[in-house]
Amino acid sequence: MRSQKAQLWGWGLVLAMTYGFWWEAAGPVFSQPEQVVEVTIKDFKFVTKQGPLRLGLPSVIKVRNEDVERHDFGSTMFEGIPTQIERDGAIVYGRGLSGVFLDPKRDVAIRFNMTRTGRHEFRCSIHPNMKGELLLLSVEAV
Ligand SMILES: [Cu+2]
Repeated sequence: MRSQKAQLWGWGLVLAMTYGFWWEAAGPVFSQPEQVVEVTIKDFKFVTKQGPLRLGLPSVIKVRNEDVERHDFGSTMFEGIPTQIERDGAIVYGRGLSGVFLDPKRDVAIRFNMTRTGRHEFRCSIHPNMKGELLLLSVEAV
């Protein structure tokens, strides 16, 4: 009887691990709410709209270029972390993204899990005086 109990525990563990794994893998796809940050590029300026962000939740930065010039959204905040870039109906997965170029009137969505809090600068490499920043604060409860 003792061994049967141990076996049950074993199965429980396997189930928990499998469930945990799938939950993690499917997390961004399933209905977990995304934290949205909107960045609009207009008149050679970054305009940021964001609310409080929570640590460890899927986040998305939506960047739109309203100008008639090409711009770049570059930042060190994605260094070493997995990111997913959605543009023109295609999704690109990667790690260690350093920036995205945006043609006039285009937009892009950058998805990642917020793991590092603080002030994160971003800039346009084409126009070095274009700068902005994002505040990734951890909010314990909403
Ligand atoms: Cu620019």
